[in-house]
Amino acid sequence: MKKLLLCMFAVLSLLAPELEAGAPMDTFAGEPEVRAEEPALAAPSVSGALQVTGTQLCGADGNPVQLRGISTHGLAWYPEYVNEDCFRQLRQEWNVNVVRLALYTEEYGGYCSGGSQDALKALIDQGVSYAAAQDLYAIIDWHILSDGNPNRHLEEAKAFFQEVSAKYADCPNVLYEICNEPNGGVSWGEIKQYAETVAGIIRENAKDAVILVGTPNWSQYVDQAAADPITSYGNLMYTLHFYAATHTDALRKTMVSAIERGLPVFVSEYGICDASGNGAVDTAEAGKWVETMDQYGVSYIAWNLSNKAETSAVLNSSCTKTSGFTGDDLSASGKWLYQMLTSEKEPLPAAPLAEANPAEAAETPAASVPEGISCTAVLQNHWTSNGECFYHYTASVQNGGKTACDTWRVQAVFNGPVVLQDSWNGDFYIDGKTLHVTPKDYNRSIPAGGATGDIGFIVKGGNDLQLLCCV
Ligand code: IDC
Repeated sequence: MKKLLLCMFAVLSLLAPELEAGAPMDTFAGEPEVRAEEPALAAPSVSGALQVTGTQLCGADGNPVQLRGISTHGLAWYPEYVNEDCFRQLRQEWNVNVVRLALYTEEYGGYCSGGSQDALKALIDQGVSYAAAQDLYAIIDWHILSDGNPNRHLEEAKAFFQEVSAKYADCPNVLYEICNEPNGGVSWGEIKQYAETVAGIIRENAKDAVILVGTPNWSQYVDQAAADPITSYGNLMYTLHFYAATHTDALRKTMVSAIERGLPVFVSEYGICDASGNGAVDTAEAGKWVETMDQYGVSYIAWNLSNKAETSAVLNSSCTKTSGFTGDDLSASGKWLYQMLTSEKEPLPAAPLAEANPAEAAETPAASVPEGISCTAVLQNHWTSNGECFYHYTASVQNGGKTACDTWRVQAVFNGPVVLQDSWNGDFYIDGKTLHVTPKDYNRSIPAGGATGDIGFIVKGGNDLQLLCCV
């Protein structure tokens, strides 16, 4: 049993516009748009659960948003970068808003090739909860590669996505990528069939979560998906992957024409070197890709967060740190990425756990719809009594936004059912794995930059109870 110190984001779900019930069936048919203004960078504390409208990724409020981040290398290869300090630095210093958790299915310690499934799932749990704690989105990536056809491990994929989608159903920061790079001649028809099956399983639990679908030829033939998209589920996007020293104008054109045909495209993996993940970098081509992706509001995630001796790794192989990276620790890919992510765009809103500033709060006039509400919950103690496990948490709710909030609501999502034993400084009820907290009169309003603390609860649960996220 791990002691958890979980710092979590929260959204004021009372105040956020409700999502339409059920996933829209016709999102694909939306108008393709080239945006005059680039979409804002999403942050879970502000944008909440994402959705797809037309070709565009949007926040819960329907406004266009973009994700830009980094992918882990294979979780089995480089588990050490799944740590909260690393994620904090990526969010706060690199302006990253999404981390992709790459779970290889066949290569090295793969999920379907003898790797420890429990250890890999534990890394996903940690990745999702650290991401939530640092106000980041997390993509659970079923990283097929040498297994070319996603149907090869269909049964394992079904069981895996059934399990993770049930676990993270109420975590708005989670997206699902169901097949990294179909290849080896597998047709779009076969991929589509796989995607419909797996999306159906995810939809039983996570009704509206965004699902990313790979496309033929190492996720390059988005044109084939555009010609025959999946219509049975909404909130789907189709992935395109590029490596700038290999893929240039022709693949960019394929991307643009698929979008113009109405296909929501997501670049869930790219490198600025060649397609082997090695070789020289091509920053000129990389710049053209970034320009085009920004122009079309496409989200993009760089490969890879490791110190492997290969060009695509963002750390030098001599760097043994797992967080607190400095410029000297970065490879050419890493330097380019840092520079690109931290220039031009507006910085992300302050991370949710920024220190409250009471002086600033006092000067801020009251208003009713704040952004940037977040929650911190600390496991104070846990014990076993008569064979039952008890967990004592204290939570505080911060208002990192620019306006006062006049009410709030927090939902803490656990990895298993919980029973409430005791609570204070809030009104509480439990629905399965979720603890709902609303304020008392005396801690209902929180000034901008302020916080309300000492919200306590003791729950009874399984012997490996974990708090997954807070919304
Ligand atoms: C590469 C890794 C490399 C690893 C190899 C395994 O960078 O260290 O040995 O996988 O086969 C992709 C894949 C991605 C590849 C990457 C670079 O999605 O898994 O990672 N790449 O080859 N598609 C195009 C390039």
